[in-house]
Formats: sequence, structure tokens, C-alpha cells
Amino acid sequence: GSQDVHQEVDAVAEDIATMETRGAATIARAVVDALATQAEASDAESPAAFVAEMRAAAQTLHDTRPTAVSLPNALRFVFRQMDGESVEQLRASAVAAADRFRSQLERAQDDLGRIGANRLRDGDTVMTHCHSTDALACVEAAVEQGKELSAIVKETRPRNQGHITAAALREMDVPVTLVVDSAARRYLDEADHVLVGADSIAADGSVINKIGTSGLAVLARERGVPIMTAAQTIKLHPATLTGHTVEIEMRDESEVISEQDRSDVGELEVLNPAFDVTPPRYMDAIVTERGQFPPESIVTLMRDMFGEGTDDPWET
Ligand code: RUB
Repeated sequence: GSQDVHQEVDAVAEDIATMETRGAATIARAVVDALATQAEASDAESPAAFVAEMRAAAQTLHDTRPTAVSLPNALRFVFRQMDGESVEQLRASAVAAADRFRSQLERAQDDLGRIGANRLRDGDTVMTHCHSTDALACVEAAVEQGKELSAIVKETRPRNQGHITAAALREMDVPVTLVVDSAARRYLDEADHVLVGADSIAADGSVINKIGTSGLAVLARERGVPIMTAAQTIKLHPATLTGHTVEIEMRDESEVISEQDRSDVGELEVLNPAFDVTPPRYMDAIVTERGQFPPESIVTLMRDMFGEGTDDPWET
């Protein structure tokens, strides 16, 4: 019944907020799955009640984390295709939209991987930051083409997503060297590429990704190492076309310092931004499923995709 569905949506939202479910593409898939569950299990008695429930679910999912635009883009995808005169029609169209979303996400990642792989040559070493399934898709496609790659993986404090990347690369038989974040410059000379993902891409070509990406990009430029972002078009942030900025999530200080250590140190402020902004001039390429773009020209793709603007269907 409705109560169980409600709890399931809440559980998905909680997993996103606590980062049990994380990464921009994975979050997008999870919210679409939750909307489909909501649609399937709803016992709403009128179309209006059904839509109201879907909106409430979307609002709960939306309010989990603010930076990855793939989340609201995924919600919009489902709402745009939800249509019908009856609860049954609405339900069927929402479930079908969720199915389409899942297959498009998968196809986009495969297509993007093949494009990104073209930038990687046999014998290359890539340096990674955080854990991005879009970035890993490029490595996987290159490996499938028979190229031998190795990786220098930054651990990515405070949450150590580098460990997830290391495990995924080992799964592909790619040799991995794990380094602390502050060792990036020391080992950049051994890297042929820096390869990162994105939570959002702004209209000016700025890349919003895990905190530390912008510093890494500046270092890569200083060492002359090319840096690319792998980001499917669901990461394009429509509101930046009209001058809005991307909100950077601030997370709890407990991720940075234990309560004990904090009280030992004495009075201090702890700041824990989860993401930062890499200006377009420090990024060599944005690789999407629609091709590779210099960051400055991503705006043409965005106008093409969001020319008619976007709405926030969950806002009532
Ligand atoms: C994850 C992160 C990833 C992007 C892209 O941050 O910054 O680089 O989300 O990932 P967090 P993907 O761990 O805080 O969610 O390519 O899988 O969408």
C-alpha cells in the first residue's frame, strides 16, 4: 500500500543523503527506480492523487543532495513522459519512462566510453580522482580495444572514493597505484592523462566535480598533462544557461575530524565542501555520448538540448 511505498522512497532518499548510493549517474538511476516503484505500488484513486504522490516522492528525492544535476534531470525525464487520463495510463507511462531512462543511461555511458577511449593510447597511465562510472567507462572501452593501461588513483579524502575506483580498475586487470591526494603533483609526471567525471557541467564549460578536482586540473596544466572530463549529457546543468550557479554541497564536519580530535584541538571551524568548480580554461575536453567538446563550446549542445527551458515538476 501507499505507506510501504512512502517508506521505500524515504529509504532511497536516505541512502543518497548518507552516500550509501553515490555518484551522479548512480544517483540518477536510483531516483528513477524509486519513482517507478512509487508509480507501480500506488493505490491512488484519482489521476490527481497519483500525480500528487509522484510529486511528493520527487520532492523527497530531490532534497537529498544539491550538486549533481543528473538528479533533477532524471526526475524531469520521467515527469515529461508521464501522461494519461487515468491512474493506469499515468502509471504505465511513468514506468515506461523509467525503463527508457535506464536504457538511455546505459547506452550513453557505453557510447561515451568508446569516444573517451580514443583519447587513450596503448601503454598510457591515467590519474583519477574520486569514483566516476563515466570516467571508468572510458578506461573499460580502451581495455576492451586491447590497450594496456595503468592507473594512479588519488584516494580522495574525506570519503576515500578512490578505493572504489581502485577496485573497479583491478576488476578490469588495470594495474593500480594508490596515492594520497597531496601526492598528486609528485606523480603527475608519470601520468599521460588526468581523467575525471562530473556532477554538473555549467553553460560556460565549468566542470563541477569532487572537491580537489580544480586543484588537480591546475597542477595538470602546470605539468603539461592533458585533463579530460567524462560526463554524459545528463550532467549538463540547464539553469546555468540563464545565469544560475551550481550549488556546492557542504557536508558534515564529522567526515573530516572526529569529535574527540575536535575537542582536543579546541575552538575551530571545520569546512567540508563536497565539490568544486574547475574553470573551462583548465580542462582540455569534455567527453559526452554526443562527442567530445572543448569546454567552451558545450553551451551549443546545451542550447540544443534545453532550448525550450526546463521546469521543476515536483515544485507545487
Ligand atoms: C562523486 C563524484 C563523481 C561524479 C561522477 O561524488 O564527484 O566524480 O559524481 O560520477 P560523491 P559518475 O561521491 O560525493 O557522490 O560518472 O559515476 O556519474
